[in-house]
Amino acid sequence: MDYGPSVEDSGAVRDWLKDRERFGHFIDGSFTAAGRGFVTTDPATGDTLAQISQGTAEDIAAAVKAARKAQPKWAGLSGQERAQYLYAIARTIQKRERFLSVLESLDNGKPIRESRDADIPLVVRHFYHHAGWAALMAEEFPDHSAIGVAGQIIPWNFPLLMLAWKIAPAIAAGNTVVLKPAEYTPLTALAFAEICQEIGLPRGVVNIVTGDGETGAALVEADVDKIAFTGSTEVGRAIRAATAGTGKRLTLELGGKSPFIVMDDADLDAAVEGVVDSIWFNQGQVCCAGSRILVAEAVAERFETRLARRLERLRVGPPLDKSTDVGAIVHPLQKDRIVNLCRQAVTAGADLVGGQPGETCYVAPGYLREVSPANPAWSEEIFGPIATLTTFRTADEAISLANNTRYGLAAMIFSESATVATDLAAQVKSGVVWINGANMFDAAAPFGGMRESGFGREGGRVGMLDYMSAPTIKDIKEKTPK
Ligand code: TXE
Repeated sequence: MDYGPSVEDSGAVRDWLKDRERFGHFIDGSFTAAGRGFVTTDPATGDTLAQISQGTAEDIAAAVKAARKAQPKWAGLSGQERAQYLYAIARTIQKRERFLSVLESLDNGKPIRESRDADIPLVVRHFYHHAGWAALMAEEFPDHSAIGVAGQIIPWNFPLLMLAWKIAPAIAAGNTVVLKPAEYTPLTALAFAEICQEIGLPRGVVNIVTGDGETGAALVEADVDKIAFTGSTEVGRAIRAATAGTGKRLTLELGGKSPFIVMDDADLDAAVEGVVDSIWFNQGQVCCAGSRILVAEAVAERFETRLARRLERLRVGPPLDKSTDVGAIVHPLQKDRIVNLCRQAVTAGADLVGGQPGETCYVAPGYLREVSPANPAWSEEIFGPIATLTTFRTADEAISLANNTRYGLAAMIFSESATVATDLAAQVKSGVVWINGANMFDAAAPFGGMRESGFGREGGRVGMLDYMSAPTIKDIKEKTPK
């Protein structure tokens, strides 16, 4: 039986990296010569994977110019014609599934089982789904037109998936894009650029400029019609300030501190698996991770016994090993942040179960008990495989704890009663609520937050509308009485 890619399959990826070594930007359909920049590393070993160019304001301007030039012709194609390109992208990614999952795991540190079973299949699904929207444009959005050029800035936790969430709806609707991947994980975006070349996507429709926050800030300042950003709340706030008064459209998908509520009638085994999928998936580096477990006091002891047992069975190990459940944190700075927040909480009296730092970028999964809502571990994103665990007595108390946060991205509710679950769901302030499950994504389901988790939606019909304008055009002749 073939269980998919593993260490043995990394040969093709290593050859690909060796052939290239230094990457330039992808502008107007071709790669620029590599410039000064930085290295991207394998967080599990610390080994250098490739040299990446730091995009300057001039690089951004060149990319925006190419996108601007290509846009009218791209928008002028029929939706059916654009759909063919999206289908070709989806099919090619599907063919390269093994290659791309290994590349993603090497650059990011996530377990190969996750990149193979979650990230890359969801990327494929996203392009297929949006190919469908492109084909339906004339029927579904007859009064809408593309916005123009979209500047897109993405994080490192789901590198290729976040690229798909940004690029697929944008180009389906007739926009062209300049995308900046995160500096920790630029490789799959560069592999994607090669796929755009291979399928013959018209020049300038997709442009990719690598670099850090300075490159991102230059993109925000550039002559684009929209900025779509996923990342930290702090940077989101700066981007909102920078775009205020400019007329640029903006969508922000920011941080979260999502509640994971276990009611006293919950299926406790399902709830424990929910925790695994929610906060220990992708080393907890998930914007909608259920990072605050709230459990009914009546079942807390039984739930915790099962949770601790399940925790012991999770395997922390090399990302490319097929049996690994928890891989490496993306970067040493992120690891330090996780370790510091845990230390701070323990100093303040919390009890850390598991959660010990290991070699290089490894941090074992775990959870913190007895964390006061005044502690940063309760209020700030740890963005690591560590949840807080708090008990409650009544449903009202659960809701008040759940909403005691500046964020509002997701919530998870475990209860065997549909009435209880939907009643609670209506009271939680969050953009997404999952009942008896966690991290259930689909290209057709809009995703996004409220409060300091941002605004705008990605996915489905609503996500498409965020990449379109709807001018009111009245045909006077038709309305004039004869
Ligand atoms: O994020 P940044 P960081 C949260 C999470 C994490 C923390 C810090 O809590 O621990 O943020 O991560 C680009 N103008 N999330 O520092 O800096 C940057 O180059 C324009 C949650 O890595 O927000 C990268 O491409 N762009 C989040 C992207 O923004 C700028 C996922 C995200 O990086 C910029 C990631 C600027 N001034 C982190 N500064 C989620 N919502 O999923 C940086 N960037």
